[in-house]
Amino acid sequence: MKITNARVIVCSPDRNFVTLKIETDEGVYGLGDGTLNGRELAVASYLSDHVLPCLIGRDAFMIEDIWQYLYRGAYWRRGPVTMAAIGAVDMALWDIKGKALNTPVYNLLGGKSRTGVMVYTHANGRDVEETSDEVARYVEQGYLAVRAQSAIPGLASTYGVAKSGMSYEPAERGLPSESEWSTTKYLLHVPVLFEQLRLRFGNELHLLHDCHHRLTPIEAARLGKSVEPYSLFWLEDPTPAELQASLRLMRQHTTTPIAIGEVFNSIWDVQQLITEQLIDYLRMTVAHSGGLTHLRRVADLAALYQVQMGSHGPTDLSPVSMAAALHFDLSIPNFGIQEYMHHSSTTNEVFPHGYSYHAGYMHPGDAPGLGVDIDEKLAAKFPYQRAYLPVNRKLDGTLYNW
Ligand code: CS2
Ligand code: MG
Repeated sequence: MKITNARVIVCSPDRNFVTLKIETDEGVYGLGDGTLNGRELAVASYLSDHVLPCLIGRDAFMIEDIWQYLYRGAYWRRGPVTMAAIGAVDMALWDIKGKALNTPVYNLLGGKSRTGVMVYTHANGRDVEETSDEVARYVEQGYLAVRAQSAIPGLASTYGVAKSGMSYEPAERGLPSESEWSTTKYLLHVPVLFEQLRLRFGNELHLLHDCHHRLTPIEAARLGKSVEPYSLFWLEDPTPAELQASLRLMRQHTTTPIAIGEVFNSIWDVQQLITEQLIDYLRMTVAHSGGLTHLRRVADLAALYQVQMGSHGPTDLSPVSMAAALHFDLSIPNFGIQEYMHHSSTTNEVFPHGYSYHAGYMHPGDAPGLGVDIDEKLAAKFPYQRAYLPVNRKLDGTLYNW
């Protein structure tokens, strides 16, 4: 089965998405997601200008060889743009193979290891009470796990918290806005939030929290200790982990489980975190990590060290990514939990899909391939709009935080 055509579709149904469509001589096509929040056009150009011309005429079934060709052949390795572009190609090829063999992608990955994929969703609020009410709303919908974030008293804006009455979306259209940060205020507030949540919801509900890389290692250690009584499922990105060894310090001080990895894209970025057992959950995602071919390799390494996978699943990855993540999660042995933020109804219309949610679990569906399509006519009605993630400053204006 030869690749005859490949093109990038950039659209913005409420937010920007970069979708790759690969077509074959047998009429089967596959979709991949190459969205990199705030840097979307860099991946679109990497694909259109540098990768796609090299794909035409290749055998679409040679997924491993094409992966190695794109990774090693480029000479320049790793990095979010490169790995998102390779990820998009890889995803589309697995989609094609599933459709051609008339089976869902999870079957190509070894088959189901479980009946469903436990997901967590996001509860955000302007204060503890509002966050707590949001958690209650999700508990009513059957969620077994909820990530709780609240605005910090005394700060004008907090990253990761929705504007009043809106669902949380990390990027904003136009040039980057700036949000405020105070570690002192944050460290005082978070234990209060979780104390209240445990009092209201008891001990069985899985509660998660995301620090968005804001703390130094010793501050992260202190936070981990102070929330120990509330037994979090995980504390995410407590400290930036480019310096992987910095997690040793936190590990020595707390038993709160740690999840890291959403900004990393290759096995080498997380090797020490895994092999020294410095984390409990790895958050690398299919889209940004060179696709299913590479993420499976990462998951296998993680399994040797009892690290479970907890894929990033924000709205800034398209439904194509969500589907790929669910096929992956359903099949691997060391799956932990999957993030699930809800796409807007316009996004869902542009990307019709077969995955579904029921009582705390998701399932990718049994359609051949990934089970997601793109309505190109509708997508064309929503052209790209420049958007960025906000930039974070301390109260004295400093950008450097660690
Ligand atoms: C967040 C993301 O989902 C998460 O855990 O950290 O919302 C993240 O901020 C965005 O994906 C950045 O693009
Ligand atoms: Mg996060």
